[in-house]
Amino acid sequence: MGRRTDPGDLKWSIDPDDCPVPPRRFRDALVRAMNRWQDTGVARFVEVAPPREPDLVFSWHGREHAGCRFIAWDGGVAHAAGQGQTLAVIHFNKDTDWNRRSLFCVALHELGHILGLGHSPVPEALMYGGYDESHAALTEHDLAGLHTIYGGGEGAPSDLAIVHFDKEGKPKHAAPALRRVLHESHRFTVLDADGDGNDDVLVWRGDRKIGPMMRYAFMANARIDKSSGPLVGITHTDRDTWISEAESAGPILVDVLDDGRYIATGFNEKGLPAEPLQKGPLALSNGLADRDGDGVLEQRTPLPPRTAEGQEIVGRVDVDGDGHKDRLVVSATDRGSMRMRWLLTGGDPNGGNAGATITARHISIGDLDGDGRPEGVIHGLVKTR
Ligand SMILES: [Ca+2]
Ligand SMILES: [Ca+2]
Ligand SMILES: [Ca+2]
Ligand SMILES: [Ca+2]
Ligand SMILES: [Zn+2]
Ligand SMILES: [Zn+2]
Repeated sequence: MGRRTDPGDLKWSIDPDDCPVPPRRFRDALVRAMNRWQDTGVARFVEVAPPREPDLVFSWHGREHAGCRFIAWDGGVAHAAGQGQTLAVIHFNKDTDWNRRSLFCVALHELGHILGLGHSPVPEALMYGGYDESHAALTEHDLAGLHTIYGGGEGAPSDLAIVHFDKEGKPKHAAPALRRVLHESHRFTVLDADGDGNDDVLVWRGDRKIGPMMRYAFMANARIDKSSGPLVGITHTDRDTWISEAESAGPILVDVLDDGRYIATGFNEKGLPAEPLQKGPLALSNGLADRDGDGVLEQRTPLPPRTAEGQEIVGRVDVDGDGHKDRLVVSATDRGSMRMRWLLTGGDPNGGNAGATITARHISIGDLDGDGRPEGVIHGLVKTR
C-alpha cells in the first residue's frame, strides 16, 4: 500500500480523548503490538511528547466521523489513515466493546497497514482482511510482505530477485526481492500493464486452477511502490492463461482452450484485464500466434528461447553505460532453465563482446523505474559468470 520513509524511527503518541478503556490498558496493548513489529528489525517506534511532532497518533472516534480518508477499514473496530503521509493515524472505534486481547490484535493489524501492508489473501496471516481475535501474531506471510517493502529476511525459492546490471552485464541486487510471491505453478512476466511508462511485474497461476493475479509497480531505484490484487478469477480451470505483449496492442491476457481457441483481453489504465478484444490476427512477444485471425492459435504455448545464436529480446539498451546500445540474447538450456547474455557492442550494432552470462529458471527484463536502464526480474538464479 506504500512505503514509509521512516520505518526505523516512527515517532508516536496517544490522543487520550474519549478513550473508553483505562488509558494504561490502552497504552500497554499498543506498546506490546509495536514491540512485535519492532522484533522484525525493520521498524522502530519511539514515543514522543510535545513539542516533538509524532509521525503516528493513536486516537478514538465514533463509527462515523468526517475528515478521515482511511486506507483500511477493519470491521468497524478501527482503521488506519494517512499512510505514506507525514502524519499517520490509527483510529479505534470508541463504541466497540474492547478488552486487552482485542486492543492488542487490532493494534497489531493496523500497524501492519501503517507500515505499508495491505490485506493478505492467506487466511492465517495477521493481515488477512477482516478482524478476528485469532490473528494475534505475525506469520511468515506478513514478514514476506514487510521484507518485500523494506528488505531483509531469508531468501526462498519463491522469491523474485530484482537486479540491475554492472558494466560487464552481471546482475547486482537493485532493490529488495519480492519475497515468496512465485509459488509452484505460478507464472510471471514484466510489462507495462497500466501504460504509465514503468514496467510492472505480473504474477498469476499457471496450472488451470481459478486463481488470482498480482501486479507489482515500482518507484525510483526499482523499489516496490504498490501492489494491486489479488485479482480473483483471472485464470480458469478449463483454460491455460498467458500474459504477453502484442506489438501495437500492448499487454494482452490470453486464455487458451485445448483446441487452440482463445479469448484475448486487453488491459485498462488501472493495469487490469478489461474488455475482450475483437477477433483478428495476433502475434505476441512470447510466441503465441493466431496469424490468420480465425480465432484459433497456431502456436498455443510460448516458444522457448531459440538456441543456436539465440533470440534477441531486448535490443538496444545501454547496459554498461558507455553510450552505445547493447544486445541481450536469451536461449533455453537443456535443463529447462534460461540463459541470458549481454553483448556489449561498443558501437558496432552487429558485433559485441560477450558480457556476463546469467542462468536462471526464468528471467524477464524491463525498466521498472522508468530511468531508461533495464532491470532484470529473476526467479531461481542458477549461476552468473
Ligand atoms: Ca506500469
Ligand atoms: Ca489461426
Ligand atoms: Ca553499452
Ligand atoms: Ca530502470
Ligand atoms: Zn478515522
Ligand atoms: Zn486491515
